[in-house]
Amino acid sequence: MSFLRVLVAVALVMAGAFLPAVGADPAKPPTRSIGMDHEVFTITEMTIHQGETVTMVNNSRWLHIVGPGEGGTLEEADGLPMHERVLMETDDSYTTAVWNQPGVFYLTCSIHPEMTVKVIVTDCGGCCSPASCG
Ligand SMILES: [Cu+2]
Repeated sequence: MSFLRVLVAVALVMAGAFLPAVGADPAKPPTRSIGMDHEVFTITEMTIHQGETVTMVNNSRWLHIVGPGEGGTLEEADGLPMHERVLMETDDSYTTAVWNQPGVFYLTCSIHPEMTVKVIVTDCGGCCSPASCG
């Protein structure tokens, strides 16, 4: 009997991860943020400068688990200020820490390997400090 309960519980969890929720339409992501639809980020690339953050918004009815990495594989990257996996349900928003290192970085979703977004962090050069660059 307990095996049956476990089987039903696993089926319900799987249904929650792979079936969209119902209800009001999710809010649109704000400008300068990375939105999420079903199995895609709403943009493929974002350019920021040193000292900025990146905000991701789940504007879909689907569950996403995002973090550093590519092709659905979450892994640490030097200079990338996001070190955790973030569970994002409908209308959830997450803002990373400040990106201080110039370079090209990737964020992905572990549930949907097709979801990878490139983040390009530009160098402020000698113009100013990262906090006032831009
Ligand atoms: Cu996803």
